[in-house]
Amino acid sequence: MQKNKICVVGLGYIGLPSAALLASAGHVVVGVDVNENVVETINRGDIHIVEPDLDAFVRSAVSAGRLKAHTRPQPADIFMVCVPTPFYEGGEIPQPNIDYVLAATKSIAGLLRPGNMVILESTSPVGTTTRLANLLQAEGVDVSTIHIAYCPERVLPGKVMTELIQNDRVVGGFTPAAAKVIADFYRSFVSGEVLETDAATAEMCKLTENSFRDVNIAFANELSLLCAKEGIDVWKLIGLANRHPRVNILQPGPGVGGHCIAVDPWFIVARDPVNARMIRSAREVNNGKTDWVIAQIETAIANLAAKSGKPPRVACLGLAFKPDIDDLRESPALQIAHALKARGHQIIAVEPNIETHDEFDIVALERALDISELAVVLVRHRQFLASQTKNMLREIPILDFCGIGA
Ligand code: SAJ
Repeated sequence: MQKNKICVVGLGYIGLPSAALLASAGHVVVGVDVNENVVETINRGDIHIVEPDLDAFVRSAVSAGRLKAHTRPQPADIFMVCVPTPFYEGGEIPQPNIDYVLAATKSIAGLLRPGNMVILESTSPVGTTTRLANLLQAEGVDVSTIHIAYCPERVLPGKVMTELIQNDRVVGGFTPAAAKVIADFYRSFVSGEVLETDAATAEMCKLTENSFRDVNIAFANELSLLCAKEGIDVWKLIGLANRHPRVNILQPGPGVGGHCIAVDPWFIVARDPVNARMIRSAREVNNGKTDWVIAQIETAIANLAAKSGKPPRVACLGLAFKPDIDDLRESPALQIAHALKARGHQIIAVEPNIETHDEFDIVALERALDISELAVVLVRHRQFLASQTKNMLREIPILDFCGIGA
């Protein structure tokens, strides 16, 4: 394999694993991040994010001299842009914010030479690759002499190091020639299939994947509301319905968290609100589920308080945004615990995957159940599925929003 010098701009959840992986494949990698602490941490061989196996990859890449972090981009053969694309808060429809992509593009413009590749990996609204190319042209780069493509990451947090290699990849070229050259680069380190298309299709493909999941989770969450009213166990219902050969319903929960599935569908809705009706509605159903859970818990608290004459302590089981990880970003469970605490309820927080938290004292599961009068299950962590836990949970009233008893 030809060894290249690669400049990865943005050393977050995608950029750092990609940089470390490319370095381990023998390339010389320059990682770029505006945050000096991040740069220093990586240059010590440490990491600032939590992802299984990433620490070992970074440590060995840095000690072999193949990965070095900087605060500014350096000359390279291949530039990968892996910066965040959040949305602007407020407004009825959240609007995508591609400022970091544009800033990263500007920062590499002066370094580009004929034959270089520029790859955008950040989840982006349709049209962003063209804007990137136009910006480079405006900055004096003759874009006909370089290769530009959009290649979305699609790795699952918690499995990033394996999925970066094994997943199939979609490469959307700004031109068909760019698609080919950049797809060949991915083929050099990806064992999955690398599929070539145009940039707009690849941009829409990434948004489609996460919107598909959001819509399917919304279906499960909507079912959970209908079933609660009918007195039907939604998990048993889904288990039965899924025995149909062409039905595969996902799991209801307290809402959709993380920084991808709860965000990306808005990039579609913002661009075409008239036609993106179901995608928008799914977002609203999933966000609404979190409010519904809070209301259910408050009703149970009021009932218990009326019975016993004093407000119950509430053990919140799980704070993470999904099972068996320690990532609390955009977590519905955390949002629920926080909202209940803000409304004056006594919250006992249980999160087996973290030791400390700024807002909550983290209490061990057994002790939390000992000192609480109500338990609410907010994340389907494996520790909560153990039969011993289920026995303990029989001792106090429980609201199970994750189907641990199913
Ligand atoms: N969730 C449910 N019910 C389910 C499945 C998930 O409520 O049946 C909830 C989870 O608890 C969590 C949220 O959805 O709060 C998102 O979790 P997830 O596991 O579905 O997805 P992420 O955000 O960890 O990663 C997704 C993945 N996309 C798809 O599966 C289509 C991943 O492949 C993407 O790379 C990632 O988004 C991303 O970076 O875009």
